[in-house]
Amino acid sequence: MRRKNRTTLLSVFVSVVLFATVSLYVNRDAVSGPTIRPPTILRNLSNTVQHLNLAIREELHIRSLQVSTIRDLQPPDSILLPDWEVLVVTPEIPLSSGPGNRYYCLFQNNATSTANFAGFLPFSNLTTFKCVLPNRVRRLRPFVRPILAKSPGNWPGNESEMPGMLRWDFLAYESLSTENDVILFVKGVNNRQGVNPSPAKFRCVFGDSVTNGVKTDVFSSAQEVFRCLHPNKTALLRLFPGGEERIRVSLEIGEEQRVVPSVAYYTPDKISVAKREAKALLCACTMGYNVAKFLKEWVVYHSKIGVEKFIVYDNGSDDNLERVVEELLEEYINVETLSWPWPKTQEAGFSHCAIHARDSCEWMMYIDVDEFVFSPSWLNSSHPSSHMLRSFLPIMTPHPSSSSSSSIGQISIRCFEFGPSNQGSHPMEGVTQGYTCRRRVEQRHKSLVLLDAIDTSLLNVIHHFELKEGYRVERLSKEEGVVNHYKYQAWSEFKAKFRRRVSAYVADWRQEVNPNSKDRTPGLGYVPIEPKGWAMKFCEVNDSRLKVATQKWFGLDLPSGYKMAWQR
Ligand SMILES: *[C@@H]1O[C@H](CO)[C@@H](O)[C@H](O)[C@H]1NC(C)=O
Ligand SMILES: *[C@@H]1O[C@H](CO)[C@@H](O)[C@H](O)[C@H]1NC(C)=O
Ligand SMILES: *[C@@H]1O[C@H](CO)[C@@H](O)[C@H](O)[C@H]1NC(C)=O
Ligand SMILES: *[C@@H]1O[C@H](CO)[C@@H](O)[C@H](O)[C@H]1NC(C)=O
Ligand SMILES: *[C@@H]1O[C@H](CO)[C@@H](O)[C@H](O)[C@H]1NC(C)=O
Ligand SMILES: *[C@@H]1O[C@H](CO)[C@@H](O)[C@H](O)[C@H]1NC(C)=O
Ligand SMILES: *[C@@H]1O[C@H](CO)[C@@H](O)[C@H](O)[C@H]1NC(C)=O
Ligand SMILES: CC(=O)N[C@H]1CO[C@H](CO)[C@@H](O)[C@@H]1O
Repeated sequence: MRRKNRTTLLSVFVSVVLFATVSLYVNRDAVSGPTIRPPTILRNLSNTVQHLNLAIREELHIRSLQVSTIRDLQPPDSILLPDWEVLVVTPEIPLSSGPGNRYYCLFQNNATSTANFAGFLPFSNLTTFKCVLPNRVRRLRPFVRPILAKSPGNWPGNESEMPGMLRWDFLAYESLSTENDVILFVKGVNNRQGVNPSPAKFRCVFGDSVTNGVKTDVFSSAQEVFRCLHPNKTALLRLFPGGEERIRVSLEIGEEQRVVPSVAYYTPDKISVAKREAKALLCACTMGYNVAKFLKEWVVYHSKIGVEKFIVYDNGSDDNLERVVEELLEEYINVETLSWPWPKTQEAGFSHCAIHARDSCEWMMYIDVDEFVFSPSWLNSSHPSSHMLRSFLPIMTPHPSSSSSSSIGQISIRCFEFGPSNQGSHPMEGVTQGYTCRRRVEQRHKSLVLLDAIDTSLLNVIHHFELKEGYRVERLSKEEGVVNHYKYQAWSEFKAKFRRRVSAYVADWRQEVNPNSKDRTPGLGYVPIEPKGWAMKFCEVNDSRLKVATQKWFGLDLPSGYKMAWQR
């Protein structure tokens, strides 16, 4: 044990030296500009490391050095998220999972925590890892970036040479490209729902700094979504003669003359919208954390009534999502997952989905995995049918300019909120079977949106999008269609979601910032302690309609007993 540690230490030391040498070498050759003086190497390296990374790796390869130990020393971009979580964004290719194949975050003071693989970012395909900021370094300022290592070792760096962590509340975190524009997702510039400043105040910057980047005009700015023009390729190639795979893209705020820190990237000629599949008429998009347990029922049900493709934005789950998705794929149900580790970004995720799915889906249903759409008029059918949901859609959607009247661009469906219905734990047969008691009055509504009808701003509030001129919203009557929202589940389930649910809407879930919000649970305080009479709460109406219909549609009499199609 002792001996192993010493070897690690030695190789770390050797690598520091080699790494510094190599990066200096690469710096001089790969980028024009001032030569970097040795003491600032590490600090400056982090700024340039992303686009130098490939070059460095190539160099290292040529020199056949021990890449793995050297990589350990690069301080990748890391973002301090709420609850002391650190998201590390790196080009590192994750090791196959298995015993011994682990990563660690090394912090100053020799504090270490394990780093768990947290998915590939949608556009840049950079790898993310999550680690927790150890207690010991929480009181230190500034927060210094951890080093990603393959063994739990001691801090090899000089902390005053290390760059600080990025702040989550002021960050360009994601981007994607269409043939006409670049869409940039930025936290901390516009507010969530209110009036947004004019796009003229901003510019997109492609490259590493204001002085060393190609800028383009922003033509739309709303919430966290900024749309700008593609950069001039000639100018970009002059700056990055290697035709870099990833060029950092960010937002310049004109008035303040500053550029938002960024982990978003641009790749010339790469369009993120998938054009391969034929367009599906109806898809569903959802965002969730640890929803694997509920996903199968939700997907199987909706796929049988007309949803052709499912897009799941996974915001940092650590459950068995991957396996459940594999099982669904084996049943030939089209499910795609995207990793979306960003907290409090539901609207932005929905905007992202609208662009991401633009060329593969005509209509998009935006609902959560605890929501099930149905129409009372289907209940007498002996089988589910893909025509069911399609019957909500207008027969034809002519372009609005071709007629004087507007076309339907969005269909709004009311939600009924179900209570715990006397369940003490997650019902094995599924939520549609277990929860049958609800509040009388419907709350909120969910929507089906024609993606081509969505306004350029991609603005959306609580599952509803702003539409282009010429399109209108149609509201379904309760007889035509409703959503069963299994919102207040058995206490064991509700408790698990409590903190995240509350923290999605208030700054700090323990604070009574917004006590009258509809997102608050009536009668529930700010601590996850089971309220008295929870099991029968919200039970104003017995509504077993979907339970009865789904029993008929999905109930299986197997030798092993009666089961629903989604039970395993
Ligand atoms: C970290 O560990 C190294 C090697 O064991 C030791 O020399 C150094 O003093 C430690 N630093 C701190 C802050 O504990
Ligand atoms: C993303 O990166 C991983 C690991 O390097 C690779 O296996 C995967 O194919 C990449 N995906 C895309 C879409 O490039
Ligand atoms: C760390 O870096 C600072 C600033 O460059 C320097 O003054 C200091 O001596 C370094 N400390 C060690 C232990 O090398
Ligand atoms: C792109 O940039 C180059 C070099 O700066 C310039 O000569 C050219 O006119 C620009 N093209 C466009 C379309 O703006
Ligand atoms: C996860 O998704 C929910 C919406 O379902 C959102 O409110 C929340 O902020 C997201 N992020 C995290 C880290 O939970
Ligand atoms: C379903 O069938 C029942 C009994 O045959 C009938 O009373 C009811 O009106 C039907 N409902 C619908 C929506 O067709
Ligand atoms: C719902 O049905 C159950 C069982 O039949 C009954 O005990 C309960 O009182 C009913 N609740 C309402 C609100 O009708
Ligand atoms: C962020 C940072 O530390 N930048 C430094 C990079 O190196 C130049 C030249 O040595 C410094 O002037 C910058 O401050």
